[in-house]
Amino acid sequence: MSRRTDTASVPAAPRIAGHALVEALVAQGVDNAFGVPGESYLAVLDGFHEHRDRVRFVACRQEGGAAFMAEAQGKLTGRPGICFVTRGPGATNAAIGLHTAFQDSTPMILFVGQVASDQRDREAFQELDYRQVFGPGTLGMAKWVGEVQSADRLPEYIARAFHTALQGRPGPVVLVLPEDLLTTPTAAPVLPRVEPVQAWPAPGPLRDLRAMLVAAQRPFVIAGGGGWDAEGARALQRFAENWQLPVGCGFRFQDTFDNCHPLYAGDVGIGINPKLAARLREADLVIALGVRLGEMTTGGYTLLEAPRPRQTLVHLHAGAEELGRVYAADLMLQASVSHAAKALESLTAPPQVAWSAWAQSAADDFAANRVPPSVAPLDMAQVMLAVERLVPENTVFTNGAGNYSGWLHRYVRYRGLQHHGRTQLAPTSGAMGYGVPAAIAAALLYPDRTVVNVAGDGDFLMTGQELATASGYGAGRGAGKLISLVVDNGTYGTIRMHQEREFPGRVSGSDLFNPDFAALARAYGWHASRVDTTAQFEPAFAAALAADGPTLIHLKLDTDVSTTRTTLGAIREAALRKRA
Ligand SMILES: Cc1ncc(C[n+]2csc(CCOP(=O)(O)OP(=O)(O)O)c2C)c(N)n1
Repeated sequence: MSRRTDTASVPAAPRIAGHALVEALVAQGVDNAFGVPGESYLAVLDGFHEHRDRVRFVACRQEGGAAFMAEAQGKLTGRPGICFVTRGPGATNAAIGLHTAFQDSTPMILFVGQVASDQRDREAFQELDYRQVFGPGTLGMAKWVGEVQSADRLPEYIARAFHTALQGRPGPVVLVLPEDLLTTPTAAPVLPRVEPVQAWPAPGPLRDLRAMLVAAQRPFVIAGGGGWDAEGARALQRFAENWQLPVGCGFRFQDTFDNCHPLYAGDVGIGINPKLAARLREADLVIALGVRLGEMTTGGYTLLEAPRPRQTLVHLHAGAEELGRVYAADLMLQASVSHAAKALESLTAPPQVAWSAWAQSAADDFAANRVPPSVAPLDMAQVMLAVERLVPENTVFTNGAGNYSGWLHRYVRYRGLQHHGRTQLAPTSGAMGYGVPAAIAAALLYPDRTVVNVAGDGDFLMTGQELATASGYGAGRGAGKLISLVVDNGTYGTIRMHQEREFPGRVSGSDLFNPDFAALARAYGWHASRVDTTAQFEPAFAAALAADGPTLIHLKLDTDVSTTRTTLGAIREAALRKRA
């Protein structure tokens, strides 16, 4: 339900549409927009200049970085992150952030400057048809691609863009802005802030869910997905407590349930704790709350067999299109996740449940998985445990894609988002290069909070130039610290791991030539240090926490170090043995 709270819209004093657009963004509560400038939307840039005391345009070094920053802001605030790019190459560069917002169910709006209306369809300079490029659908990059048709209809398009981004399963929208339209005068009104329509679960299915719970012996909850708020996370926790339910978090939604809570059982994602995987297979009732049952959360559709799992399956999701996409669940509920959690909280639990020992052993397995195997000389498990110990509780952690992220996901406990909002910025899309821009966006949004990025050596250099953006806008210069840990094993290690499994000993295309990362960071105005041993890490990290300004720490690892559980050598030997 959503109720109108404004009075009738009043026409504004005429101004060019580029200015009206920025006014509309301010009315939606936008405080940061990210982009790379282009001649196709000069009138909007002028609007940002006009309203510079109310909204900041953060000029990035590449549209991929800008789109990732907007996506990260969308994740952190639950409101659409805003990105502006120019036509053609600007738009195609931004695609990676759009795709991440789609896969991660993050509200975001990408504004693209378009050629002038009288040049359309000629393949004019940098012209693209964005409806074709970003083709909306349920398996794409955007929920909706709109092209603003007249300056006077701008409010309608903006409102629809915000509604669409926030509604149901949140996601990205593309709004295309013809160049000539942006300089056209308009008295179009500024519409009020858009709030998403929320759907409650119906009483009947809730009664069914309760009956399934009462009949269960080994229930398990997987929570995650977009659209959670603090109240919803709190309600989820009380639901779990009332019923003593073990809870796991979906892939890269590790902050949905408090990892320090005694009912937390671990993350259901890449590199899942084998004991947790076994537990999921053994469960007789799986309740998926808000999370997509995607490849990474289902262990490649094996933990839950597609399309009809052995476990009784309840799937609750905000998007109708997500229900029944792969799994024929026993019960499907379409509802806004936070509202649904409040409804679940009110289900009366019996005084005793049959699965207390099951829930306790799930928590024990999680704790045991955090005891690191000892490896030398630079032990990433010890590094992550030290990070968790030294940073403030409200620290935001970011990463991109690569095996290195396994140490962060396994050893750092994320606090539930009811405490400090989202604290995990990580791409379920598996997009390399996400972590650095996401960290910068977080540091700009929360100058008083510490932000720790963990990046691979391959991952880091995909967007490492955004260190300049951080320096330019003073990210990490407030009370909060901005720290990037670059895990350098001299290889695209994840791919090397797959090569050793499939083609043992035949290294092709995965070796990396790396710069001196510390020197590179210093050139961007960051503090920097290099760490080769476990013992060196803590002093280096403490110095970063005390530094005035952002710091990069270059962690030099042996190439053989592959995952939190094994080495390249062991993978290769196993593959060769299998072939022999
Ligand atoms: C944008 C993008 N390009 C390529 C890939 C495929 N890919 C996944 S992980 C990976 C290697 C990551 O290397 P690095 O950052 O050094 O981390 P490591 O795996 O060595 O820990 C690659 C190339 C991807 N996920 N995203």
